[in-house]
Amino acid sequence: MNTINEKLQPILNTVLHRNAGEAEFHQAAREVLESLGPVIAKKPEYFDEALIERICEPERQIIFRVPWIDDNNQVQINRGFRVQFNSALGPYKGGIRFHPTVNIGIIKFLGFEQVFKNALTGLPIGGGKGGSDFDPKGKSDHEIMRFCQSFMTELHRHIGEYVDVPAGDIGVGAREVGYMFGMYKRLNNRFEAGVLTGKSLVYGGSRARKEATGFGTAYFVRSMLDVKGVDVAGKRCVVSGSGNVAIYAMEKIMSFGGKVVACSDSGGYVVDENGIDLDLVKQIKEVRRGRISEYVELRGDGCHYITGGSIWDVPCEIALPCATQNELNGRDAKTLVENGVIAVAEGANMPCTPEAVDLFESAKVLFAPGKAANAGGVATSALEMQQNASRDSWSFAKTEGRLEEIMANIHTACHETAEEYGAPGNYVVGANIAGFVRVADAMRALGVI
Ligand code: NDP
Ligand code: 2IT
Repeated sequence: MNTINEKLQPILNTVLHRNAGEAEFHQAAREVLESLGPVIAKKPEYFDEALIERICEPERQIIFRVPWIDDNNQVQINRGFRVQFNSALGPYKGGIRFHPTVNIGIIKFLGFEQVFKNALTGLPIGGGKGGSDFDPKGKSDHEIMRFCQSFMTELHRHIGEYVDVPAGDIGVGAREVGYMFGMYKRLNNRFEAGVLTGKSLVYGGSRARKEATGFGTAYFVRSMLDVKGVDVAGKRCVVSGSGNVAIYAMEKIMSFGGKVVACSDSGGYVVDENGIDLDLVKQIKEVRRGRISEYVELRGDGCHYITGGSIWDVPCEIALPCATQNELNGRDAKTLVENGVIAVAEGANMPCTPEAVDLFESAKVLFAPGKAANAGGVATSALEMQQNASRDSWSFAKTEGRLEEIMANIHTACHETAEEYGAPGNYVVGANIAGFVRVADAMRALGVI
């Protein structure tokens, strides 16, 4: 386990006490505070206890009832959340997650991570996150629409182009953003394009936003390997999940010449030694909204499906966890290291447990934390906001070009910051310190608010 600077321990104790029972938020806060020791040692002006305490306390937490009527005319009740964590750098910005596991602790951990991630992009966006314990699986299109409309009936009074700009996350893609945008527009009687991102291209979305998170993760992996003089081409790669992030991480890794041999969903994983057929995965997931188990029936020979199990048992050189938090534990990390993994990048938010991260660090495996590796999604959301504000629409090439540049800058910032603070090659320390310094500088400039 990493140790925490003794001056920061009381702040962590307060966070644990004030947010009792919120295990994921504790995990995220502990990781950031553990990284800050070298900053307060080297630059004592950053040891401002009250400022660090404020960084760990959301500016606003909203919890609301979401009633809706299902296709059997039954009233259903879910809980909605929006945690507006920090607006020192710009309007709150971050996705909305629909998944039965959502609770306030999960949204708080995601919002906290978002603050530092958004700071790393260098763009003017604060951090927030929202969601609901609504389970979209098996729901009809009408049920999804009614749920989104009810959710927005409450959320609309808390968001706005200059206030808080939600987007997608697990269970929320362009369809759900569209239903939410439609309801927001109706309730406010204004076409405020910049209030949500991840919109469809037909009414104000940005080209390359759908691809951005996964593409960005692959760019980050390429940058880490570049430093070591290693090429992505020819490397075996395993990607967990088969949703938005996983699909486009696979696409970019393949375009770099990497060979993706496995992907998954919450039911199990497929292994295809001929290389995953991405068009088929898109057909199953983006068009049919089906299960990854269908891949084997449709693809035929040369592949197999494992129900449950751990996708990390599949040997690979590059591992990209792109599903959900804590999906890769110490046992998985040990297996990956034994099988010769050289790089791990978190496409998802906090998919590796602290034990797994420690094992990667001690085995000298290149490890990219989510707040750096998956920042391409929110960065391109900020580019969508720029296009909306200027009533413009950029080409795919221009937008992807900006994304590539932003990811390269994030990689450089993490790499150089880690070196500056005596932890060369440690991207966790680099990302946390670089993100923290940007937020802390802005908060100090704004005074105690
Ligand atoms: P999607 O809903 O598109 O896909 C999620 C994928 O992960 C699905 O394959 C899903 O399987 C699987 N999954 C979700 N929950 C679990 C679980 N509890 N156990 C096992 N598998 C699970 O979401 P995204 O691709 O958008 O998000 C994936 C991750 O990336 C999340 O951590 C998200 O926070 C993060 N992220 C997303 C960004 C974005 O722009 N969308 C940006 C940055 C980070 P199943 O369908 O069976 O549930
Ligand atoms: O975790 C994330 O960065 C996202 N789900 C994307 C947030 C956004 O505002 O695009």
